[in-house]
Amino acid sequence: MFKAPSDSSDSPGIEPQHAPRLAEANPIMTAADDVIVIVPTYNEAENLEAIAAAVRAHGYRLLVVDDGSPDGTGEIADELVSTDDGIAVLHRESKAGLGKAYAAGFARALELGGEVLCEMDADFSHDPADLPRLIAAIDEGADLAIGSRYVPGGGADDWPWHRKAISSGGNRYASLMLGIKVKDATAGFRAFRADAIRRLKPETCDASGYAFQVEMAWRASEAGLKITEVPIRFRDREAGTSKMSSSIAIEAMALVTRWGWQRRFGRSSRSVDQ
Ligand SMILES: Nc1nc2c(ncn2[C@@H]2O[C@H](COP(=O)(O)OP(=O)(O)OP(=O)(O)O)[C@@H](O)[C@H]2O)c(=O)[nH]1
Ligand SMILES: [Mg+2]
Repeated sequence: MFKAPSDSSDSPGIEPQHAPRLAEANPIMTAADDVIVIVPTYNEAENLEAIAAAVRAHGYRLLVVDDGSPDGTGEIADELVSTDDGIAVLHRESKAGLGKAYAAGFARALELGGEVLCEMDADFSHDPADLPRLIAAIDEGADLAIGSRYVPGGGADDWPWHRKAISSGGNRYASLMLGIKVKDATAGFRAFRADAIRRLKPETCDASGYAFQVEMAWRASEAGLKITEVPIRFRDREAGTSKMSSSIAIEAMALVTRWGWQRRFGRSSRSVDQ
């Protein structure tokens, strides 16, 4: 299990009016140990060991959130935890959706003292080698860094045309309905400053599935947080099977439509401070 978070209350006091603006003059690098990468898993037995090794190679901590995978992913996670202090696992009883898994994962990662909390899939669609670039964007002042397929340099090269169409159509619809300026609001490769997570309260999100990503991007943009999109090349999974289903896509469409109508004709938006 993880070490207890260190107490930062003994940090030296700096007179704000005389001190240089350290964040601008000399960006503070997040220590690797202060980063927790949250990886939700459902039937990822073929991928978990390799993804854990890739995260730990950077020195980042790993939190696996497993929803009672029948293929033994949870047991593999337990083995990893027993040999590495930098790995933790949160076992949940049954498959409750990516959004609920992340909400629970963020709550645990905050308890564990993470300063930068990342989201990453277990299937290598998100390249762990890109994690330092997301964290660098946080160090440079972003509250939320999104690994984006839709900024110059990003892409999803090996996706078939229909996956590309669903993804870009979903992003356009979210931007039209919600006014989100983010180019890749459905992306699931992200880094958040811990304070941003405390403010956005993921545990109060409506979405259980992938719409969670849109809801969090929307909340972040409504809250005026600084969002930086970092280009990434998304790759198709090589091992294991996709959990994407028509019911997940329908939930996303229905929720974005409902939020859009509420935004235009009802409550202006769901305040994150409620
Ligand atoms: N804990 C948990 N993890 C989930 C759930 N659904 C999906 N995941 C995980 O979330 C990540 C993304 O799911 P994928 O099946 O890869 O979905 P996707 O990336 O949109 O689809 P593909 O491109 O087809 O792989 C993977 O690590 C999954 O194991 C869930 O209900 N609970
Ligand atoms: Mg995937």
